[in-house]
Amino acid sequence: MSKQPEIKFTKLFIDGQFVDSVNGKTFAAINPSTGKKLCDVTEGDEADVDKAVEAARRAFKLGSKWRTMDASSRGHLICKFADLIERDAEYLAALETLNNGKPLPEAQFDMAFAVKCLRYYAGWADKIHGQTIPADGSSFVMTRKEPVGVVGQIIPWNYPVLMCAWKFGPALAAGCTIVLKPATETPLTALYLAHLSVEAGFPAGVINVVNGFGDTVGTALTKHPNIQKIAFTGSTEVGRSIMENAAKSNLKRFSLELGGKSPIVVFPDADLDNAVSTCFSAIFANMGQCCCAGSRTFVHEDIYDEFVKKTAAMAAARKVGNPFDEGVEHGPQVSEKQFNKIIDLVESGKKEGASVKCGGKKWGTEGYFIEPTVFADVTDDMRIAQEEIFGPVQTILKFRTMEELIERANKTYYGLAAGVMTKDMNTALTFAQAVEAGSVWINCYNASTAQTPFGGFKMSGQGRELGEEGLHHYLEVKTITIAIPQKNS
Ligand code: TXE
Repeated sequence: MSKQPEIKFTKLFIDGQFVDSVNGKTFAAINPSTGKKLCDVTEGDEADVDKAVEAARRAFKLGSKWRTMDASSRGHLICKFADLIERDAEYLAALETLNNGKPLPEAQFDMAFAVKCLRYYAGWADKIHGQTIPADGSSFVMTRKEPVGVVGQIIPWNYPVLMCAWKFGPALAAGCTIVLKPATETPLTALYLAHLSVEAGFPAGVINVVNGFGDTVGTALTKHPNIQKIAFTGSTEVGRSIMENAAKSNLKRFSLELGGKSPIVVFPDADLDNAVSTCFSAIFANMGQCCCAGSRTFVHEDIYDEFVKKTAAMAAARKVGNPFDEGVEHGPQVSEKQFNKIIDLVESGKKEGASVKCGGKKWGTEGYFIEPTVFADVTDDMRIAQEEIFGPVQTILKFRTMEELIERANKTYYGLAAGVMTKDMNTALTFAQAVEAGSVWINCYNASTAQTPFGGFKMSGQGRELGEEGLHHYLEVKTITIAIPQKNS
């Protein structure tokens, strides 16, 4: 695979075709490794959202090819889609690395997860069952699970292909039609997926992709009267505006995957080297740009100094550089905006008295690279312990007792994930039951799979994605009651 994969698709994808936008505008896709422009991408607006929603509505009409297709055939199409992503995984991973900056092996991992996710949901397509219910009265009652209709999906830039798969899989299995807005920073791989959807054989209008900005395309989707559900992954702030717009427009359904400030805790009986490396990947994977990143490392006071020393050594040894180069583990942040946000938080940590044990500044001369940064002596009141940094910054806090730990771990508006490292299952389960988080990982971290629900407590979101739970947001339940002359048990 060449280092600079060819960019093949840059337009909007509406009704099965790549098209220009109504207003003819474009915006630049940037290479975060250099800060330079990669290409111009067609910029959608409200009028393009209207066109895409109309196409999705036509595809969803009663009697359409999509609505009359056997559920098993729908599953088969999703499988074919997964096969094509697998076939082109090397190309897609390279395109992801080019536009997002993640090291190539991480992009390859994402492609494999995306394929698994689609295959998982393909299997669901013909297993979405209703019930027959022994209701009171002389009636025969059944429920049907029906697709909610046209769905809007708004995704972020940290896992562009994977987020498409998490969103497409359940929506397609349920029989919905889709208008997706990729993140402004990373439109390229979603457009290639749109191209593959044609090859897979999805009818025109089932999948539409409108590139553009959040306040134009995103807002138009969330306010649209003919969209029945919004699935969103992104910041808590935008999540709130999505709820407002959903409420003020047509009370559309919504599911939200938002930010986090997830605790990962290390008890003194844990295998220290394993704990250090698990906590390290929990925060440094994907340059810290992960909603469930273990971004508050709580370490028991008995092992704190040793833990910090080993972590700092690991950060110093991490290979930073061109994400296409062999052995590179750490690439740039996705954008200048994210770079500036992280540097600002790192500076606040220094000012507020945390000790920098490694890193703490920009890396290199071009692009948006930040050194893997480790802070010790962090206290709960510091900004770096409270705000979502979304960058390669580990904050290591000290704790003494379980009681104190639980209170501090939960003292956040977020509640996405948590981790605990210990050999004692009583300790692990005491913490797991008390912590307010949608996922708890014991002696591992970030172990998400297609089969397991994922999402947040509190301000980390609404609803769950993945697993069977992830299907429910795309389904309406219809109760059909038939009057009968006489019922028998
Ligand atoms: O997020 P936005 P940004 C967090 C992380 C990060 C911060 C800001 O802390 O530093 O959010 O990142 C679209 N109506 N996460 O600014 O703006 C936008 O175009 C509808 C956590 O990139 O929320 C993009 O497609 N849509 C996170 C998507 O929302 C709007 C992943 C996410 O962008 C919109 C990313 C609007 N008004 C950031 N404004 C996670 N949970 O994984 C923007 N968008």
